[in-house]
Amino acid sequence: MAGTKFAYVRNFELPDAVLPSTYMVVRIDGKGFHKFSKAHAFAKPNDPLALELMNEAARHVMAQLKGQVTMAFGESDEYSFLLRRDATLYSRRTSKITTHIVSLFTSAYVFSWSRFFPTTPLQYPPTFDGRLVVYPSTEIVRDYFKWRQADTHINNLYNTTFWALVLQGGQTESEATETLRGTFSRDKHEILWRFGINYDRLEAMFRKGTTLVWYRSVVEGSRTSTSSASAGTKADAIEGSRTSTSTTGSGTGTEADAIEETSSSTARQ
Ligand code: DGT
Ligand code: MG
Ligand code: MG
Ligand code: MG
Repeated sequence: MAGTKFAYVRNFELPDAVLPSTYMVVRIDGKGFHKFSKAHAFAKPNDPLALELMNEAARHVMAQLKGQVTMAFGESDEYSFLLRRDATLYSRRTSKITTHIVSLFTSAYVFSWSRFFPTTPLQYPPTFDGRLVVYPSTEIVRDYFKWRQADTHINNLYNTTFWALVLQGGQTESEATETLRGTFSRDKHEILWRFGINYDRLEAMFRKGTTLVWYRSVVEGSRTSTSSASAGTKADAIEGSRTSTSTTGSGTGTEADAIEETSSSTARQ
């Protein structure tokens, strides 16, 4: 059809390839999960099954992309996928990569739903949006993941305290919002302490999100899943480590622990 008078419309399809030798991060986020989490009665503030379903969908993305994604980080209704610096997927075309990852993730989420929620039928089809951001250096990629993990920490501390005030303290949601207005990290820890909650003992997945790391086995070409992910392995993944075991797991470094949040956090579920 190349010779037809309609062929010129092709010229409207502009190239959108990403610069070579840069890091691409695709972040997907659940659309309207405030409503979705309510409609499916997710536990508050964290539903371990909902989070594990997100992790499962992310593992599916990584498995399908066979090493092009070296690391992923998930919290709440979002997941970030880091592509290798030399990734060649879809000739590095932004829209193709983004839509493919969002589509893979969403279909895996729906496909696996009943395994994680066998007695909760899906009320309607969930959707995710996605964006692709390009980073020029490993340093900025590290800061990107530190930023997401700091967000996890800040939101989780807020949400955990908020729901302790409501569910254990008998406050209404607006009273709890008032109680927390202007509070700092130490104030929230103190409130939690009064309810018998030692924040640092809560599940690492809630406090620090989940980090999945891709390793190619040099020896057998196989992959295994174990729990790990220290700050060290994350850094290796960013550099494109050639280490010989495959590791996925939750729990990460402690960078976010040092971050003091302010009262401006309004995250709530
Ligand atoms: P968006 O992303 O602009 O379409 O809007 P939302 O509603 O998805 O808002 P977002 O992404 O900022 O926040 C995530 C929502 O998902 C938030 O309202 C709480 C909910 N959510 C995520 N994980 C959990 C969970 O484990 N338990 C509960 N109860 N809710 C959760
Ligand atoms: Mg969003
Ligand atoms: Mg969302
Ligand atoms: Mg979100």
